[in-house]
Amino acid sequence: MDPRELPDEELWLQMQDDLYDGERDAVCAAVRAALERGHGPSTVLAAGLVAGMDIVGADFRDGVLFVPEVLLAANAMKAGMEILRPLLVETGAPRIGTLVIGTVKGDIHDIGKNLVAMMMEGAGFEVINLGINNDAERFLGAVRQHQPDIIGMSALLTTTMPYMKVVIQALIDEGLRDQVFVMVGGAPVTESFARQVGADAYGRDAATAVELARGHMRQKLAS
Ligand code: B1M
Repeated sequence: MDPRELPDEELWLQMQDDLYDGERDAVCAAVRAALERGHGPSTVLAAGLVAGMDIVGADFRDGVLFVPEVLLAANAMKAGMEILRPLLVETGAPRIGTLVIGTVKGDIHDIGKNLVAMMMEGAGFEVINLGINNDAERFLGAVRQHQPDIIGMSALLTTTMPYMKVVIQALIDEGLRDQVFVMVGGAPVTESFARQVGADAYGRDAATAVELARGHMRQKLAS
């Protein structure tokens, strides 16, 4: 079925189904169809791609889907995100700060982290994206090299989220902690966990992360 012929509600469902099935080309066609009819990139993300990945996550948890299928779904999602990328990134917002962001050691999940990175770029941040599986040395090296205003850590596994504390402790040990605002996020991370590990902020989702980062820059400039 040509996605351009579907009414909105069915288009979102089709996009979610195609993502679930790892049908990369079909996901891209549906994303383009949604944009062509005037939906904004954030709507396409929320109603189509993220909603589809939520279903994948639930079935992965319940043992209906396994790693190979989830990988295909992730690749389809990434392809859809690449179409949205220029729309999210090139807003012409003036440069307001620098962000170093990465997924922590032991963790290879990067979709949410990349989404945060894209939206931060769109909000005017220069973003240094360290990718996945970053140890403390790599975060520290990036802080020394780029002197960012903010360092963002993402974790999707309950077994890797404690590593955020290791990075924060390393920042303290190296006398760098006061120079950077530390933001953490990822599905298992919570506000109270963020406080517990000594982070400055917890981003529930990409939009919240952007708001918190903007708020920090306003405060920093005012002080
Ligand atoms: Co994985 N996985 N996975 N996985 N995977 C989860 C996380 C899991 C919850 C699935 C489940 O069981 N329901 C589960 C973790 C359970 C737990 O820890 N308690 C799990 C598991 C177990 C695993 C493996 C161990 C499976 C295995 O091998 N047996 C393995 C681990 C590999 C490793 O990292 N060492 C594994 C592997 C994989 C794939 C490679 C197949 C693939 C990742 C592909 C990729 O990322 N390139 C994958 C996927 C896709 C998922 C699920 C299904 C989807 C994650 C995702 O991309 N969501 C996930 C299920 C789930 O999360 N419910 C699951 C969409 C994305 C937009 O959301 O990443 O949450 P999210 O990001 C959000 C917010 O969290 C927030 O903003 C984003 C946008 O709004 N956010 C931040 C994220 N980072 C932020 C940083 C911030 C601020 C906000 O500030 C810095």
